[in-house]
Amino acid sequence: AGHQGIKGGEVLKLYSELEAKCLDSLMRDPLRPFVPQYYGLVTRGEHCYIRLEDLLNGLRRPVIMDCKMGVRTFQEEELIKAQTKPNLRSDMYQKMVKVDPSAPTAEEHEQKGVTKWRYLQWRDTTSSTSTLGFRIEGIMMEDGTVQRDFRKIHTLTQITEALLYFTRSQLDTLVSHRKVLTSHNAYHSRLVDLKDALRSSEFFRKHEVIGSSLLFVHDHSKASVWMIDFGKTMPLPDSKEVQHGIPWVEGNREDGYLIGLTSILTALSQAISLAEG
Ligand code: 4IP
Ligand code: MN
Repeated sequence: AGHQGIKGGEVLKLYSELEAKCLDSLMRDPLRPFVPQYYGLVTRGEHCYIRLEDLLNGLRRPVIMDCKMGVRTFQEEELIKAQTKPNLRSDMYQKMVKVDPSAPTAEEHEQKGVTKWRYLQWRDTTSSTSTLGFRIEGIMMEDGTVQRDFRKIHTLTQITEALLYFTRSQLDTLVSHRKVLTSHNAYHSRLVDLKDALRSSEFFRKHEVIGSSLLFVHDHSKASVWMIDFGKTMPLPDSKEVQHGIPWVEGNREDGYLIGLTSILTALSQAISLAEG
């Protein structure tokens, strides 16, 4: 969502000040090789857009997986708003009821609305976000079909199964197991490199990373992962830093990004040994 128009190896994404600022700093950070290259802004009609490298450029029938990172997907300010001046969202109430009619409280049913914090928090606790530090948001297979229903995934074993499903086309089309192994290994080593870069990144130390995704992309010949979506990634106040690997409690700004990365690495290792066996 938010992606618009394509022009030779470039995609346009609707401007967000927070995201543009993040991309700007990321271009001067050790994380640069892990994010789409940022080419600045452009205006089309009455809207301003962020110009980004098209990560799918040159790929043939790519398979894509979006993993939303972190132990929560709401900003702390969303919680404060819910506590101080709650704004009820009927659209979010409807989305909630559609999945589980018994999820809203009696009061919420009465109001036919929930706060954004309540909805996002419900999404986090009913998916693997709160426990594993990430969730699979969607997978697009090479024929363009999109699979979005990963709400029931809670354990690492289920994540491992999803990873095997995600790479299964390579199983069908090419010399069986070998190719699956290749993409799993490519993903694994890319994520190990990412972990190193995160460790040395000043950007990462000084930002609360919320609602950002790791985008996994492969086709018949290559596989890679990128960090995307920085619309809710906030710089921390002067001299404050986050560790990214410890639990969140209100006020500590921790996002649990590294908890998620560790979970994904573990699931990938499991997938590798299953595919070998
Ligand atoms: C969506 O819920 C996602 O959480 C969006 O996050 C969020 O956008 C939407 O909030 C919320 O309705 P579902 O995925 O369950 O439909 P993302 O853009 O990262 O996918 P924000 O604005 O938080 O980025 P609203 O307020 O845009 O509706
Ligand atoms: Mn996203």
